[in-house]
Amino acid sequence: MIIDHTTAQKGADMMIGYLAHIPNQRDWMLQKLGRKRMSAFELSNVGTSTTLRGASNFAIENMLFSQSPSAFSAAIKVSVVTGPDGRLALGSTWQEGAIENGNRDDVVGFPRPGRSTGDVKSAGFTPFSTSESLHQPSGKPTLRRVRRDVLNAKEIVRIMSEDGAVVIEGLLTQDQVARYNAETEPALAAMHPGSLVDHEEIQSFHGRNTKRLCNLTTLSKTFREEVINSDTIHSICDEFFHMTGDYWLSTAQVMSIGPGSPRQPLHRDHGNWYPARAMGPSMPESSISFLLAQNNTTEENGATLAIPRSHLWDFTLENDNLGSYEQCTIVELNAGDALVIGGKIVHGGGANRTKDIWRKVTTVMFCNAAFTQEEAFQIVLDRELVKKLPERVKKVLGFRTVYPLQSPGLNTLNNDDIAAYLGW
Ligand SMILES: O=C(O)CCC(=O)C(=O)O
Repeated sequence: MIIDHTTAQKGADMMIGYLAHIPNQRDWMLQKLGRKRMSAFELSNVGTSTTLRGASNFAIENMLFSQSPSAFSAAIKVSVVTGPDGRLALGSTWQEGAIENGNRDDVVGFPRPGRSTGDVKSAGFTPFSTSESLHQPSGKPTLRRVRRDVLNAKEIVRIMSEDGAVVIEGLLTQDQVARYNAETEPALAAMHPGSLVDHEEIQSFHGRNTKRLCNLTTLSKTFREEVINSDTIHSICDEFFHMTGDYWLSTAQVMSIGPGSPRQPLHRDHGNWYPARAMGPSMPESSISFLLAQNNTTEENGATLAIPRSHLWDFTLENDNLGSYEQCTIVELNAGDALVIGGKIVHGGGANRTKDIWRKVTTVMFCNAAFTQEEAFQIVLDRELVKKLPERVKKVLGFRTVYPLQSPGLNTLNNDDIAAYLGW
């Protein structure tokens, strides 16, 4: 009620506004010292910081907010901010002597769900965050959904920084889906399911009754001219990798999960590149994948499973901290929708419990260009085909020099742009 009443005033009748009417502010303040305060707490919440980047040589991960203690307004100032890592930090400040018996934990009176984020040596400053509850969420948060026609790349990336993923409805039109499916179907039909790698764990990761079809640039005109040349996809990638420089395509594969398939082991996509895992959650995102639904995906036929906000969890090379299937949300999609995931979110393909439906999703994964592409595009692709593609498509396929953060250039010859060697 107090909040409703105060916000309804729209800034009018605020205490601070009356200060101008006090003839001698110094005397007025001095006579307040030592007297009973009007209130015990004052709460200032500056909201969520959407800042994911700064200059090229720093990045903001988490935030603390504090105010100087007050001599005569509320005894305790509580300052709230949520940083780009999604952690809510509470800071409280008070003057020495303003609180009896000095047990600051009791005084602040908030539950202390997480560890302290720092040791700030100002009188009575007690920062803490809800990080523990974010590390292992007990509920089942879902992912947000955005329509392609109202999407804004900044907003998408902001949501991803909070949740680790987002769904874009209608990223591909029905016409694009139909053409793309028709172009890839013959190769998919001719393919045997299962992994070609002789390794138990990799076989279960690839799926024993899953078909994984690559070389989509060669197979599909729609893929090479529209999907990896999509303004929407590039605007999101530009925003997503803004802080770390150029990106390129890591791999693109149809993942067709066959009837009777069990759930895929949960994983993070950045597992390809061990430095990303070794650096833990503070590592900037190294990949973004657009999981494009080629048919409707359902809980029954193997819709992708994902744990929202698991990109904020701690993980190390030794302990991947992948959570459990129970924590997953089931991300059902209509054909043409995309589940967009960063490299740190825990996810996996769902079980296909149908008798005869193949669940078809194409993952289009881009990675920071400091990392090796998963798919050997430069070796496999016919240069005559690539030559005719738009400039940005040539680049993401690996036929241009790339500039990840602070690099003088990778994929070069004699320190020159590889385009000079190719002559196109
Ligand atoms: O099939 C899916 O829904 C997800 C597959 C996946 O994450 C992968 O294979 O990397």
